[in-house]
Parts: sequence; structure tokens; C-alpha cells
Amino acid sequence: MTGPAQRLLLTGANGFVGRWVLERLAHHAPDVEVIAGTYRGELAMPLAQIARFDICDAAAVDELIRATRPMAIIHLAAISNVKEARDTPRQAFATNLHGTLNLAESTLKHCPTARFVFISSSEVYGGTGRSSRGPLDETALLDPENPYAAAKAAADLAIGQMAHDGLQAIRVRPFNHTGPGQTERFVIPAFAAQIARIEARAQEPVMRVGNLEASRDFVDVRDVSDAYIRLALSPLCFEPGLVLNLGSGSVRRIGDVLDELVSLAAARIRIETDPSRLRAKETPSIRADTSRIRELIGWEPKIPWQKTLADLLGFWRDRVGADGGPRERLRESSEKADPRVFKRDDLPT
Ligand code: A2R
Ligand code: GDD
Repeated sequence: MTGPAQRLLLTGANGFVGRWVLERLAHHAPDVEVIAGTYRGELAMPLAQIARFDICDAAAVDELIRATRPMAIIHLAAISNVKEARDTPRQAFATNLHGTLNLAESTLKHCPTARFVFISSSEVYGGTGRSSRGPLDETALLDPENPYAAAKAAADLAIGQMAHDGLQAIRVRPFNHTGPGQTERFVIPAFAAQIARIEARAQEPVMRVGNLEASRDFVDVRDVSDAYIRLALSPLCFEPGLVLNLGSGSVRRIGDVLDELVSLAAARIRIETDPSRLRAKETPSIRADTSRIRELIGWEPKIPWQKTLADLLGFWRDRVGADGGPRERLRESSEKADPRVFKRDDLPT
């Protein structure tokens, strides 16, 4: 799979997607020298090169790029949670926009031929998903509806502009992705973790949920990680600034996903709306037209939906079990466990 890139910088390496990208790189591209960019947490897997830095610190980013001159960069580091960005919009702009600018400017300065894979988001389409019933291709209007989406859209445009100045950028707009290791801040693990706690009698048999009427286009994180790696390492020449949607092409209603998960539970569960999980405004449904990436590199999701759900639920059952097993005392959160530490069995074969 390796092309021109022999040294790759991965920012956000300690996040949900970053950890899978590291695993997949080790499998598919063992000869590539990886620099894992971390921020606050400790990376749970052994890796030769770890660079700890704040993406908002322009001088630190510049020094890293000057010293390492990677030939490919996968830029994941971000405030990734829509609700968190709503609560701290300035931090979301600082990280998702200015942090991205720091990295891109230093790349142009020190290693302008490096391929720069910027991970944008389908959230940039926002209101367009509201008004359009069909799948969205890459020409769909950007209409961000929340600070997360706006910061990603601003960075997406800035990277597009810098491509005109020579940045060898690819802008990937992933639709929702999930799988083992994702934290409870996101919808499917939020449900799976509660099921695991209810089964272990560590939570009363009541599932707290947000908006069940929204629909999303979900892909397994392992398929998403493979796409990022292929784009970063492909020997193909891509038009600078290229935009690529990444999704499954079909949508699932959140309430239907909940039903599927509950049908896998070994317990009877009552569903209750938790007002704190509802959002002021959100896109009701968003679906990807992924023709472009399919045609360009032949990527398509491989992992069946049932496997994604089963693996995710299994992951949370293990987490809750590792956290002490059945409890007499009811508790609402498994904050103590680091849900992103993988067991070997969670990893791809
Ligand atoms: O908070 P940490 O130590 O886990 O680091 C997070 C990192 N990050 C930063 N890195 C450097 N400087 C910062 N100021 C900074 N702020 C956050 O980004 C974490 O390792 C990573 C984001 O990981 P997750 O929140 O787990 O997001 P996920 O699902 O892996 O999303 C990856 C990308 C993001 O750009 C999303 O916006 C997009 O995919 O959907
Ligand atoms: N988080 C969460 N928790 N969401 C819930 C819940 C709950 O208990 N109940 C219902 N939902 C609904 C949300 O209101 C939303 O409509 C949907 O489930 C998905 O929410 P999230 O999983 O938080 O994802 P997101 O769509 O807001 O954002 C994710 O996908 C983007 C790509 O489209 C994130 O991964 C972003 O980083 C990513 O860019």
C-alpha cells in the first residue's frame, strides 16, 4: 500500500480514530515511520515516536514539522464533539480552525510536497442536509449550523485556498463513524455502554436517550481508518484541494439503531428521554453520495453493520466487566474506565 510517504505524522493519534489508524498502519504499512501526535493522554500502545504538542501552539507545531519533515500528514486532532464545541465555541475555533492553519502553514513552509490529509466533517453541509432529501455529493452547499460545523467548514475552506498556494491537500468529509473504542460522548456507544451497565446491574434498567428521530449515515471506524491511510499513502497524484465524502450511502434512524442494540441486550430496558441529551438545533437526516471516493481509489465500506454493533457492545461489556463487574450500587457513568484502551480482540485481524 505504500507510495511516496515513508514518514507519516498522525495528529490526534490518541483519539478514537487515531488509535485505529495506528493499528491499521501497523498491519497495512509496517514500513512507514509513524510519528504519533498526542496531546493530553498517554498513548496506550507501544510506538517508537510520540510527539506531544498542542496544535494551537504555532511555534511548537512549526518546530515539529521543521524537525521531522513528514511526507504525509493525517490531521485528526480536533474538538470532535458537537455538544462540547457548542459549549466552548472559541476553543473549537482555536483547535479546529487555527490549529489546522498552524499545521498547514508549517507544512507549506518546511515540506511543501507532503500530502496533507485534512479530516473535515459531513457536519459542514448542515442545513443543506435539512433541505435536500437525496444523498449529498461534494458540491453540496456548505451551511454549518453549529460551532463545530462552522469551525470545520472554515478550516475546510482555508485548506482549499492553501491548495491553490501549493499545499498538497485532500479534504475528507467523513459522515458518522463508530466502533469499538468510541466514547460515550457519541450516540451508539452512549447506548451500548448503558446496556452493558444495565446487564451488569451497575445501572437501573432505564436507558437515557436524546433525539431518536434524527437519521445518520454510519460507517465502521476501521473502514474509515483504511480510507485515510490509503489516501495518505497512495502513489496516485490527486488534484490539490480535492474534496472527498466518506460514508456508507444509506441512513439509519437513531431510534432504529437503539432498537437493534436493545434487541442484543440480555435485560429488559425502559427508554427515557434525557433532556440534557437533546440539542437546540440539528440536521434531521444526512446521507453521503460517495461516488467520488469509490471511483478514485475503489474504497467502499467492508465491515457489516451487525459486526460493528456487536463489536461495540462487546467492547462495552468488557469495559464494564473490567471496571469491577456487577455492582450493588447503582451508578450512572463508567468514567473511571478509559474506554479507548483496546483489548487485542478488538483489533482488526
Ligand atoms: O484530548 P486528547 O489528549 O485525547 O487529544 C485529542 C486531540 N486534540 C488535540 N491535539 C493536539 N492539540 C489540541 N489542542 C487538541 N485538542 C484535541 O484530538 C484527541 O486525541 C483527538 C480527537 O480525538 P477524538 O475526540 O476521539 O475524535 P475522533 O472521533 O477520533 O475524531 C477524529 C477526527 C476529528 O477531526 C473529528 O472532528 C473528525 O474526525 O470527525
Ligand atoms: N451523543 C449523543 N448521545 N447523541 C444522541 C443521543 C445520545 O444519548 N441520543 C440521540 N442522539 C443523536 C444526536 O442528537 C444526533 O442526531 C445523533 O444521535 C448523532 O450524534 P453523535 O453521535 O453525537 O454524532 P454527531 O452526528 O453529532 O457528530 C459525529 O459525526 C460527525 C460526522 O457527521 C462526530 O463524530 C463528529 O466529530 C463528526 O464530524
